[in-house]
Amino acid sequence: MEDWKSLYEAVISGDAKTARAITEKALAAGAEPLALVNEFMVPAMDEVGRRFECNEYFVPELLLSARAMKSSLELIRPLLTAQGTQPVGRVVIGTVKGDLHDIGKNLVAAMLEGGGFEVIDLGVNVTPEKFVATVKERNANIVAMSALLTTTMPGMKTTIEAIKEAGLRDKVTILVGGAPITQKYADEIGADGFSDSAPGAAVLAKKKVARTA
Ligand code: B1M
Repeated sequence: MEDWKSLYEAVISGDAKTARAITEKALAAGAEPLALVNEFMVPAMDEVGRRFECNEYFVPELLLSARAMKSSLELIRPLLTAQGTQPVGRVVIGTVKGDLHDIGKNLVAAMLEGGGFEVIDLGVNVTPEKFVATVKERNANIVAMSALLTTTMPGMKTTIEAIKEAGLRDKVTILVGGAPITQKYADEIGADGFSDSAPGAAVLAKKKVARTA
């Protein structure tokens, strides 16, 4: 694949207009959508995070980079999603309470849609009560939670407890992910699965659904 390093640079510098223009050009030239995400955009966000940690970047720069990534993803997301056919399962997805990061969660949602799931996206800052109410209302069989902050990770455990208290634990498969989450943490809180990537989350969801079908 051609080197689209300029996309990496545009996301780091928070230049949404350029990031979008390069994405358009790359897609028109036949670039693989997911490769643009994994090879240029995600590494750019990692670099932004590194700069933030060593006080080279501050929240305004994070926001600009996030906006640049989102404007490119607007072009890529429809290409990741599958057409029509009967859904293989119904997923309720959200970023847990207190957490406003949604780029990774949006990618996971797109990959699940691409994998043939119906996805109900509750957005960010989702309370355990909201997860439970939506599982009931929409008769979902998968709950997917994302967390990016060590301070909000416990929201996953609280949500699993709320699902248990509502008597829904046997009806749903619970998947978790996000930068600070590990397999060990997923096991500790009683989740059914963990993935460190969006494509991995879709593969895992398919495996879990096949097992319960
Ligand atoms: Co924030 N932030 N942020 N931030 N931010 C991090 C997470 C941080 C690591 C930066 C750093 O210090 N290096 C740090 C957390 C430290 C910690 O908890 N240990 C941090 C902090 C501290 C904060 C604030 C507290 C800063 C402040 O205000 N002082 C604040 C908190 C706000 C809040 O949520 N309450 C804050 C705010 C923000 C912005 C709003 C400015 C912005 C988010 C914009 C948005 O999302 N709309 C932002 C950003 C952009 C980042 C970084 C730079 C990038 C995150 C990102 O989008 N990565 C981030 C540093 C970093 O991660 N390198 C950082 C790209 C994305 C594709 O990756 O989300 O990990 P990720 O998703 C991956 C996988 O994890 C996985 O799939 C994705 C792709 O394959 N995945 C799943 C995700 N969810 C999954 C669910 C699954 C399975 C897989 O199953 C269901």
